[in-house]
Amino acid sequence: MSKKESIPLEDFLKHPEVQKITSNINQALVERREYTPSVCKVFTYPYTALQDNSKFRFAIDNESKKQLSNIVDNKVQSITGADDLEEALKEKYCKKRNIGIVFSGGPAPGGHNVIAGLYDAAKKANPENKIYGFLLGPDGILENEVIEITDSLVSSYKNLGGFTMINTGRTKIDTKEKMELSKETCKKLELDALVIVGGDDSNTNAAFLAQEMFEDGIKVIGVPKTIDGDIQVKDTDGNILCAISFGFHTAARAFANAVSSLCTDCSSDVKYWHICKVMGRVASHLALEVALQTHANMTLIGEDLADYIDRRRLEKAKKKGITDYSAYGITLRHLSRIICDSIVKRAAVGKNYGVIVIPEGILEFVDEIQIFIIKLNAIIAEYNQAHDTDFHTDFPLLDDKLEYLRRLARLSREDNSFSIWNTRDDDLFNDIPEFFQEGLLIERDSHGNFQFSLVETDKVIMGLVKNYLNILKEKGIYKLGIDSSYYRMTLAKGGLDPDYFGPILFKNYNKEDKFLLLKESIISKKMLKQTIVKKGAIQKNDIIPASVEKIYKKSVPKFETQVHFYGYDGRGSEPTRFDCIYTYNLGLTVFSLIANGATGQMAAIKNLEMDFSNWEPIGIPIASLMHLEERKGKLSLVLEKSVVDVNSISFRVVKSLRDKWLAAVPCDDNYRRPGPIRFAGKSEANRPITLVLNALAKR
Ligand code: FBP
Repeated sequence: MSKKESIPLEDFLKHPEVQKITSNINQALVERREYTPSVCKVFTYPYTALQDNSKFRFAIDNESKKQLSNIVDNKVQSITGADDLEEALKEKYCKKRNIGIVFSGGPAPGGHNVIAGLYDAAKKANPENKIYGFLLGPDGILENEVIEITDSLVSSYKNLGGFTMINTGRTKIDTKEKMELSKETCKKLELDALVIVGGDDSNTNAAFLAQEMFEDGIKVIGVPKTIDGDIQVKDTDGNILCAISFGFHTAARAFANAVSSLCTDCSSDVKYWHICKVMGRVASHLALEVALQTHANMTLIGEDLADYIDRRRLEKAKKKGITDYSAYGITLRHLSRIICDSIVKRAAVGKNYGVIVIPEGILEFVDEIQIFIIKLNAIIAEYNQAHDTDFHTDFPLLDDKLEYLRRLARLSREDNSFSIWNTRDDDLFNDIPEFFQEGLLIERDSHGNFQFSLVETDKVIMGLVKNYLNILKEKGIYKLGIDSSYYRMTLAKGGLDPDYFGPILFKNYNKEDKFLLLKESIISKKMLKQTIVKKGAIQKNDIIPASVEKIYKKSVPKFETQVHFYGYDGRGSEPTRFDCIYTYNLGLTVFSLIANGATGQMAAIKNLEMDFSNWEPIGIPIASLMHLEERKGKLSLVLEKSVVDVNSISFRVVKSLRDKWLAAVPCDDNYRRPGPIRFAGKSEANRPITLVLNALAKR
């Protein structure tokens, strides 16, 4: 043993270089903490004011008028900067305030900067202002679990991902009791305002809390958070008020980097299809952005599939003088065929590899599955309500659940008025694989939502794809194209004339094609021999020439997949500069709204799709964004989710480039390399490509 190796470990660990290299604080962290996000011009003034902006109009749901009467007349509010204010206004703006903030739902990169922005603005207005962070999400409000946000907390977490400072939770404040508990906590803490950083359901909560605490003068402001990108707000005239929720850009960039690496890997060892499921509970915004960032070979967009029309089936029915309504919308079988078609096309040009991006919520857009989800949601909710218990506790095993469904089907046979689960539903349900049955029956989240992230969507779809590819293989349709020069070289090496064997073996030999496709009838060694014997190339008792057999073997594709799930990793990623700046300004916006007396508003930044110099902080009336939706088996007033608009320019661009990115032609793939999220330097994209495209189209 050398002298150096014998240094006692304790001494080694004390060495400054070792301490530095093993410390939690690395250069990347230091740079993030030191970074100061730019602020919108209005926030450079000592004060801000609000201006009602009546030019933005909404079609307000009647239920919203009834249930949210205190805040339903709110208007979009623009924030303006002021060098000075009238004395009374100044006093109001700068009065000492206690403000509570809570994270609600899944984490999204940038949340800490909302707190930082709010904290900085509050302290600037009055150093005695206090910001409280509720711990572990809305439970912190219900149980009055809170910490005071301090300078040191803010500087430790600024520009960092996750919600680690105060954590988050998925509890919904959806009962009278929980509403009362929330009010009690706010009063005990003498809060002037409560800030709810969350998705559609959490902003729904914010609206109801604003309504409920209106009389007490406690303001409630929502902040649009979710990596899913499904909080997007337009008014009835199509003016974009909130182009995207925060966290979306970071998650999409993180997913895109991983997907892009797979594009590089698969086009290097040319043997795998990578199946990448990406998060986004329902909407496919993340998948769309990943497509634009990476140019992966295939990206499924749920909203597009919902629009699918099987024209062949429609035509067939038309000839019989009928309309086949089942031709509208996609089924799992159709979907697997579309995927297979692309795989077969790429194989024909020698590419038996590629990358498929599948949004986690895709099943929501597949007709038969959507019906199952809706029916099962209602059955579970009804059971829980009728028995005042929990369906999953009462029926812990899959067999128990299936037996319960069977009982319902029996009931439907005996009683015609009972139609939620009939024999046909039961038969169809029993036809699907067990893991998928379990998936469809999993516990709903606390909002009654189906938990798509827990279902092996990719396994369901790829199972069907594999089956159908086998059928296509047996039919001789799924074959690997053989490079013509490789064919010539191989046969010449074997002492055979390629031009003699070419027309016997291939269906496109005389064409100029770079890739040669073996005839469909040659699906086995036996058929190969029969073919060449029939053409007189060899005698019945001869063996197949080795070089010909080699070519045959090369043409038989193996469909090998690697499955990946991108979700929690991107959700926990360090925020992009876009998200850092966006969220810090959201925090500043929140304070401006509160200090100017707003409630029931969602803080937002208008013109996010444009250059930063155009960004405009605003308040959006949440009550105007609500509509009735089925939840836990009944209609509830909730904030409307925004799904991918198939008429948007970003979707149309992806659609028109699909064939190019599939690259089922004898040339290189068209992958794009977005690279990892870069915090320093100039090379990081400024904002999501989806937003840039939509903005360019508006010019
Ligand atoms: P939010 O809507 O609360 O932001 O959460 C979004 C999300 O990340 C989805 O993309 C995903 O389906 C879901 O959360 C996963 O939930 P969980 O964290 O409970 O597994």
